[in-house]
Amino acid sequence: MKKFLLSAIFISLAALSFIGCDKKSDSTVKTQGTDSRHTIKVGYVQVGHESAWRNANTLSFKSTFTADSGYEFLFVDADGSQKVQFDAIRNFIAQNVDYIVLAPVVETGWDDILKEVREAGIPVILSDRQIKVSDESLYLCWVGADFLQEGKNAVKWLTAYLENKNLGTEEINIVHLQGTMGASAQVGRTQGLMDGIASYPNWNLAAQKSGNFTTEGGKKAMQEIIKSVGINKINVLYSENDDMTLGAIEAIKEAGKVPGDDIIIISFDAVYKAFMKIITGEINCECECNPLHGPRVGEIIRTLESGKPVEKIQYVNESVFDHTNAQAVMLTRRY
Ligand code: GYE
Repeated sequence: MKKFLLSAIFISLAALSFIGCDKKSDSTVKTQGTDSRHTIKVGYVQVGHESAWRNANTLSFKSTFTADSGYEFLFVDADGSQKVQFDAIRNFIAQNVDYIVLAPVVETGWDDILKEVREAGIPVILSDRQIKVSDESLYLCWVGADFLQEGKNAVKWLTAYLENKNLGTEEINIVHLQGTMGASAQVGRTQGLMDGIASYPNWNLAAQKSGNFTTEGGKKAMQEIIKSVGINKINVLYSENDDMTLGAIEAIKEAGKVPGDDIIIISFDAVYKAFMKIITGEINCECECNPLHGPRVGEIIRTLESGKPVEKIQYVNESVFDHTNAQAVMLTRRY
């Protein structure tokens, strides 16, 4: 039955900009909540536990897909390995889950494994990062952030900030800490910066290094950059997540400079610790990335279970924070 349903999904995808599946035709209708007649088995393959963002994302899923809400939740932390993600997916197939939710480590390399999932007739919901596949119908839908837009938000903020300080035409040396290479969060945020550098002739890319989205990686990469570029030459740090930024801030302080003052610091995610740094002036700008995808994926599954269509691509709205607006939001930030 599942296979039949999945073919129906793929056919409707060709004709519509949204997709759905009519599980009502299945004799075992499943609904979420206390009146559920059937437990829904969901397998979630997570990227890892590299950052505060990631841990908040894991918690968001674990608190959404509870037994009380009618779910059996299978969770795998892939510790940054795509190979482990493949193994987890095969295991979910063997366990005959109803849905596979995938937060892919990197964008590429998913065609073959997703064909295996299609063979098994299991719908795939992508969450957080995106993938590049030859056939978009290999996954049902995706929910997450627009990483290129986040990068554009950062560039827009920096442009206004420099103009405000009468530095709009000065030479600006930017140091760029990248996340895990090939992850769509890295690809989009990097593209945003590259577009900015291309459009401002006075902006220079002084150095670029991956810190793999971790505090340790960010500190090490920043120390190496300081050594090769020289701390006095650095005007801006553009760091693709908060964990790396916290590490880089330590490196900047150890080199005798004041983060947020001697060096303008732009970071991504906007977790609680980063809000604290805005308040103390050590981070100038936070481009928000929202990790609370559990309820969003729950909603998608509920919709599918009721036989209704879901949108193929769902972007989450996000903000930009600096000293002008951080205080109020920080009080409600739980991650
Ligand atoms: O920014 C970073 C993390 O994919 C959006 O992954 C996510 C990124 C997030 O580890 O902190």
